[in-house]
Amino acid sequence: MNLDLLCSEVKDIARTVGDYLKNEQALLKRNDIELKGMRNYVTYIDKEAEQMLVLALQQLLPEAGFLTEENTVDFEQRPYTWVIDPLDGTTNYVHGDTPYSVSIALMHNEETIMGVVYDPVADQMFTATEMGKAYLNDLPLQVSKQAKLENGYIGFGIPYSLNEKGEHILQNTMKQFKKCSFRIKGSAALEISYVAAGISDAYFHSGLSPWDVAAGAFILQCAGGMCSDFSGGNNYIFGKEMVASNGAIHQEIMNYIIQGN
Ligand code: 2AM
Ligand code: CA
Repeated sequence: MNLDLLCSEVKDIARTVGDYLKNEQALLKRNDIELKGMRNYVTYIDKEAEQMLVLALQQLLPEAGFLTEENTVDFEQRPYTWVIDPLDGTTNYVHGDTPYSVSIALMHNEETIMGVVYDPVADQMFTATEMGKAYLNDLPLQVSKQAKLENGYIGFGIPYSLNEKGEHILQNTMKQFKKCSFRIKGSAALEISYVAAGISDAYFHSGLSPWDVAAGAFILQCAGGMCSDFSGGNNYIFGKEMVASNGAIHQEIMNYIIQGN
């Protein structure tokens, strides 16, 4: 399998679906969404976008199965699996805001082998096919060198249902407010990609699903960054907890924010 060739075709698909989302968002702003109800409208767009992705990716690699947010296709255990989120950043999207993205990962058994995350508004295409081969559009990605929390530029997200552990992490985060700059941007796939690009130094979030993180995590690792779950282990794709970082700042995030008292 020529992954670079496959990736360039996946980029075209991500661009087509991203442009669809962008056009629909412009209509969404003009329409009276109350007519249909916001939820229904977004569900409709999510599903349309997902079906576009599934059809195109099926043609590209007929033997692969799918793990998707909208469940428009049933999951089947196969050697190759596309793990896709047609619209990551839904809350931003329905408010006419940005960023939002299309997120596509290809897994071979347990391993991710390709990641593509596309922001159609900023026209930013993050991709990776192997270690050292991670790009933003055509520029190679490199993580930041920030080694301390102090002066760090750090993204995070708050789960829709916050448990005790989540509240604790939020309190720890607040204790660091004077030391570093925190941002909540609302698209996990992009926020992890920003760490890969050296835009931010780290990102953490719980309550996430595989399609939110699989592509971004692979892009980050190929750019030389690091991912872990909240215990420091490797269960960050299916385990619903993720710390993504440039590597250098990882331990401080774990010590002071994720596991700190
Ligand atoms: P979505 O837009 O597809 O729902 C926002 O915090 C980011 O986290 C988005 O990427 C959002 O994806 C994702 N997310 C997924 N599950 C979440 C949850 N339970 N709580 C908060 N954010 C969640
Ligand atoms: Ca998502």
